[in-house]
Amino acid sequence: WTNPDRPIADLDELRTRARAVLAQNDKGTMVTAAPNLYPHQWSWDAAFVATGLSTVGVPRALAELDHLLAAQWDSGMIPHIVFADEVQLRGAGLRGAGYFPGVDRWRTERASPAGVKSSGICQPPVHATLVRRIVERATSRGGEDGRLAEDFARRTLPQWIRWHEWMRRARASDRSGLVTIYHGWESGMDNSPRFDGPYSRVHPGDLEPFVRTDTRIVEDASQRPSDEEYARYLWLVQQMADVRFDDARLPGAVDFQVKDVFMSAAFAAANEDLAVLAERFGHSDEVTRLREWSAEFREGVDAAVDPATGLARDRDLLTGEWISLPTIAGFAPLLSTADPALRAAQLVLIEGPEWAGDPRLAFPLPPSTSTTSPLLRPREYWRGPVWPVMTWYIAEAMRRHGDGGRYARWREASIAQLMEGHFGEYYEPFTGEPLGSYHQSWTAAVALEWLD
Ligand code: 9YW
Repeated sequence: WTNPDRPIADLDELRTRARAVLAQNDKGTMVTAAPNLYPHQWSWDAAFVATGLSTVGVPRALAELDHLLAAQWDSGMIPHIVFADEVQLRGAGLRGAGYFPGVDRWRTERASPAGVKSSGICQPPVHATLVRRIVERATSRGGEDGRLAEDFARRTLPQWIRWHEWMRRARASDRSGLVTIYHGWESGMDNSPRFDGPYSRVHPGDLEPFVRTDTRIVEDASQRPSDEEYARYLWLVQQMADVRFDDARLPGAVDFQVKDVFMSAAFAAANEDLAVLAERFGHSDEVTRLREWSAEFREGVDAAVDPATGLARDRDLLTGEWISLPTIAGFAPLLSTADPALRAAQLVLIEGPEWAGDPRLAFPLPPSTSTTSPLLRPREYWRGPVWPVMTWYIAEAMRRHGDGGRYARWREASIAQLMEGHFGEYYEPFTGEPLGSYHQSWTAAVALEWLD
């Protein structure tokens, strides 16, 4: 059954069609991030996809996370892409070579576990937060689902803890409470204007030639990063591969080093969630350490707020400068802060006229760049469109902080946006047009979360 792209009539149909998107993208042990554009497993997508899948069936949701965990490096890092094998892809009628850069460009064969093909960088550590959600959903249902989820939590906790240990050790040992990234891809918000400054100082040297494939799939290339941006992305990959992704050598080798405030807030929240799981599933000796990390990153994020704008900032480590730009990452404290005044101020901002409250918007949802900023590019990837997965992730953080009313309002607007039926990767904020890839897995997953 092929998902039709016609508008959706009601919530039952939304559920059926979202499930069909995930079923179509399911290659057995992994759901590809999108049917053609992204025919592999992405780290943070897998976590969102798993929570969506858990509304349908817990065993399949857990298998998705197991597949990701099987790619965890000895260091503890969970790679940002786990490449599908060719057989799986051909069976599903996909060309594996269709995604660029493929595993060859990464040169990770010695660093990743035997038999696993992966990239060599990470993505935001949202996993523990979503594992907690899945486990709580399953155990509240009880029965076989509950038992499976408990077993999963017990069995995999040491791996999630190693992932967090890696993040703290390899990316934040300076105790700043802020995580360092060595590539914009690590942030998950690839070409956000927040990285324009740092990227302007990346000058590709002797770069292996390359041919992009993404612009063959998304035919309107203006919705994707430019070739110049891609050259810089690949240059950084080459710099990291040249030092074999050795954590200790990255600071001396890579031309892009940024403290990522949004990733740091995700990490603060995830440490608290992991502490809750550790307490419940037999790792109580880890709880204190995890809560200390949660506090460290919560404070790091709070301290990154620009008093002039009320938005949290990234910091370019190579120039020492704060990056104060109006992007969605500025709302990082909504994921993590324990300061009621900061939370209240951020809520006023995000629902105000420069963000979700701009009356020109098709739906009252926060775009990836402020609608009043000259940096806004409403059709271009992370430079302006509304990303449904971000909407849900931020709303879910609000709900967890007791703000059920706001969650309900965002839910209503997000569902209204999705009823056009394409399950777009991102949406034009003023017209509601679906952009990027259609049938994007994490978009379908958050639709299922809204409906649960
Ligand atoms: C790419 C899969 C990924 C997301 C990222 C998003 C995009 C991949 O797609 O990056 O090749 O550009 O930026 O957050 O995980 O959905």
